[in-house]
Amino acid sequence: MKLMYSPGACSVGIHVLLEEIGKPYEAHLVNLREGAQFKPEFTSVNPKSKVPTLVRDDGSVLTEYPAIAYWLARTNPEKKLLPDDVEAQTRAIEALDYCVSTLHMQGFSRLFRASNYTPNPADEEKVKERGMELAEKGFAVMDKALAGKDYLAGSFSIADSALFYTEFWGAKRMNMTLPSNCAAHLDRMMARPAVQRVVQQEGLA
Ligand SMILES: N[C@@H](CCC(=O)N[C@@H](CS)C(=O)NCC(=O)O)C(=O)O
Repeated sequence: MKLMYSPGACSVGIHVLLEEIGKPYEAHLVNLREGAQFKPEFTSVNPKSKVPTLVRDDGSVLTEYPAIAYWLARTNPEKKLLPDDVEAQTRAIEALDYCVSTLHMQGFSRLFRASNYTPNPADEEKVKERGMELAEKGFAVMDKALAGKDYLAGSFSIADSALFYTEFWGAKRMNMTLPSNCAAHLDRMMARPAVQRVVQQEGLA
C-alpha cells in the first residue's frame, strides 16, 4: 500500500491512521508547493491532483479523505477505528464529514487558497476573513461535540484523525486559539505515539 502525501497537508490524518494500524506501507511525497500534483507522474495516478491518495496493494486507487479513512477502518476491524454500534458509527462519520467538508473545504481552503474564491486579488483578504469565520464556527461546533469526551466517538476513531489535522492547522499554522475541548483534543492527539511518528516523518515538529 502506498500513501501519496504532502507534508502537513490533510493527508497527515490518513498518515496517522496508517501508523495507528501499524501494517507496512510506503509514504510517497508529493510536493504541493512545487506543483507535483499537476505533473503527469501524479495525475496518471490521481487526475484530481489531490492528496491524500492511496494506492492499494492490488494497484487500485482510492481518493477522498472520508472514503480512504472508511476503507482503512473497515479493512482493519481489529483496530476499532469506527465504533461497532450503528448509531455511534453514523455519528463518527457525521463528524468526519463536517471536519473535511466544512472546516477544511469551506474554512481552511479560503485561508490557504484565497485566489480560488475570487478572480480579484484585492478581494482575497475578505475571502480569508470569511475563511477564518467559518473555521472558528467549525471549531465551536466540534468543541461542543467533544464535551465530556476524550475523542469524538468516545474512543479514538477516524473522525479524530480529521479533526486532528484541522486543529493542527488552526493552532500551528494560523495561530488560532482553539476552544478548550479542541485544544485538549489536539494535545491528546499529539501525545499518541502514532501521531508523534508522523510528525517526525513529515518534519512537522
Ligand atoms: N476533499 C478532498 C480534499 C483533499 C484536498 O483538498 N487536499 C489538498 C491538500 S490539504 C490538495 O491536495 N490540494 C491540492 C492543491 O492545493 O493544489 C479529500 O477529502 O480528500
